[in-house]
Amino acid sequence: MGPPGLAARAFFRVLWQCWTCILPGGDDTAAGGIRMSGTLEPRVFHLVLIKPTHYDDEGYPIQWVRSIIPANSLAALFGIGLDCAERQVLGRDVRIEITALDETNTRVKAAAIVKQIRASGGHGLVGFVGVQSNQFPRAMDLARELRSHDIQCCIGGFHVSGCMAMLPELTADLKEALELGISLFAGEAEGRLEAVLQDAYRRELKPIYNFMDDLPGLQDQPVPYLPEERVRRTYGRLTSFDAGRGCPYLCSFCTIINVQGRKSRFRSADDVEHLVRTNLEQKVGTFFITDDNFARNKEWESLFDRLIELREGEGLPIKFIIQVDTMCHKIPRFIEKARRAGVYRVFIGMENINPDALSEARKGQNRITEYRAMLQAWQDRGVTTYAGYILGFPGDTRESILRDIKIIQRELPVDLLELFILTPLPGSADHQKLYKQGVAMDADMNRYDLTHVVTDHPKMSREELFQVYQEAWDAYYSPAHVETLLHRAKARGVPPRKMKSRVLKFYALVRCEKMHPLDGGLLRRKYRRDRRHGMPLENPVIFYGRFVWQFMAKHLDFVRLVWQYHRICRRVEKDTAPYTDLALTPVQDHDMAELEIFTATDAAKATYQKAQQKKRGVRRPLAAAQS
Ligand code: B12
Ligand code: SF4
Repeated sequence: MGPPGLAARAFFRVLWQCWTCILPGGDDTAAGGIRMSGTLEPRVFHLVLIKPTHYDDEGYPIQWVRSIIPANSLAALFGIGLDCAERQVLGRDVRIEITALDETNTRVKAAAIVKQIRASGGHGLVGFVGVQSNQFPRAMDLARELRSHDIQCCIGGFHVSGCMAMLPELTADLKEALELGISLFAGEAEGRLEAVLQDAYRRELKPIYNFMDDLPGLQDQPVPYLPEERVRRTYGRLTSFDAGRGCPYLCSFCTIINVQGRKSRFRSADDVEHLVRTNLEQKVGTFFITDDNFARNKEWESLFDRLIELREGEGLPIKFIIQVDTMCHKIPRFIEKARRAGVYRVFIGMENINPDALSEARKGQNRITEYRAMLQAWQDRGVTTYAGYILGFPGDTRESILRDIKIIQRELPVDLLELFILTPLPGSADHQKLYKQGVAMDADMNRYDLTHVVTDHPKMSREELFQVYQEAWDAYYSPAHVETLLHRAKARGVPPRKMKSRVLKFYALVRCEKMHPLDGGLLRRKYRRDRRHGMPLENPVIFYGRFVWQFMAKHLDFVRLVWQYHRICRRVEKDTAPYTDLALTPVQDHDMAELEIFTATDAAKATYQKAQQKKRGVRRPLAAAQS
């Protein structure tokens, strides 16, 4: 069967799967999820862990049949919960039963949770885990319903921790949570969850648990773990763990340094080996290491060495995705060992190519003069590069953004570019500054997902910024550039088909689903009755009619994209001429001065000159330096 036939078959299979999942009763989850328990004692305490999603612009939770990446916060809490259950922290006669639900791939029904907890005499706690600012409204809606049935609830994660770390008072949404009797947990749960469970068991939950001033060490702590039944709900049977927390840098848009600190805290190689082996027992061998900056994990080398031993010594089938900064190639042996350890994808915090924007964001560690060498170093070892890129810095205009996208396409060998709108996330220095200055920011936290504009920009209207954000996606993934990406992949020995599938999976979410890839998944689910609190329930005819229409329209568009990429791929495969271009050309001094990345702005020119002077060892004369 030819590609159009295959595409048609796939389309109808998808249509059927999606339809079955929106039919009443067609859902598979209720309060199910995965349950694990400690001993077999009679009394049961339910710990229900929910990683909430957030709402789309129509007010429906963003959910998928398969989500793209598992929730590491859920894995972390599940691991800590299991440890509490095994240690019988509620007494020998109480069995802790843990249910883990990831709302991005599982429908959560509050009524079923109420029934489950009531069936065991009301002993239970619902923990909303890893709740980001954009997920706080959804967590509140579920918690509101649970509280109306007197179920104990506790919310933890970056929104609570970030606000408590950076703001002088509780925000209105945190106050509302307290008024509803929802407990708030700021800080990290390692070594602390057991006290929360004991309070919940006695029905004496405190309104606020605040451990922000006392971040725990990660060695010998329970490791993140999700049972296979959960992992299966992500595509690619991918699981995750954090090998460390904290980052030494000072980026002003970053929340991580204010929540997890700037000191590197890390897990031991023994702990990482243990979690790798445990996952392999359930046939899961692909891991996303969620450290924001694995290159600054003080133990990176001993961790890589252990993974190399497992891969090369024992032949274990393991591979990894990591996140790093743009100077990682300067760390001796880092990239070489990453490859040997099984790293096959790397997320790089490139953020911008304009030195003015980088220095405004206190991201001075990013040197645009190093970008090309760093990207080539990864690609030479066959690792696919994903670069994060932020739009909406104060100096940005529509023209400068689109110009910079073109420069990246031509001069930097990035495979996949991930775009974000600069957002003052609660917990960041940027948010704190605007908050204290009383600058207007959207009150609706659901919009703080880095794809909405939540505050004014000095040079563009909010609408303009949002529009150029969308244009930038389409510009980078234009058919011509996709062809270049496939040529570049082929030139370094990666089959064009493989690269085509990576680009397709990524960009199709943006173009067809209108969703950020990190928020995406396979086959969108939508439930009429799960609409956001305060928004009216829609008439079934309107709801289902629109659902079917949207489904057909986006999947037809997807088929068009598949066909377009298929033709591009065939062309690249057939082309036998050797391929090279500017981005693939090794970094040499003589061509650097001509690159637009170093000439587009005055700041870029100055940065290039400075780097050249440094290279040549030219120093300002002492007298001039002192003046
Ligand atoms: C991996 C990751 C993802 C993954 C998985 C999500 C997850 N949380 O597991 C994916 C790729 C899906 C993702 C997507 C997004 N992410 Co993200 N992500 C991360 C990252 C890098 C690591 C998360 C993690 O595993 N941390 C380690 C865990 C253990 O820490 P934790 O979640 O804080 O949990 C601890 C404590 O908070 C506490 N705790 C947490 N919950 C609870 C609950 C209870 C009851 C208790 C007692 C304790 C407790 O105990 C835990 C263990 O110590 C973080 C940055 C970071 N360093 O955390 C960003 C981060 C959480 N993401 C962020 C954002 C903005 C997003 C996106 C909106 C961006 C986008 N458009 O791509 C999307 C949203 C979609 C989604 N479905 O989540 C922001 C959130 C900031 C904020 N104030 O909201 C962060 C902080 C990064 C940043 N840019 O600042 N993300
Ligand atoms: S490098 Fe990344 S994790 Fe570190 S401070 Fe900057 S944005 Fe945050």
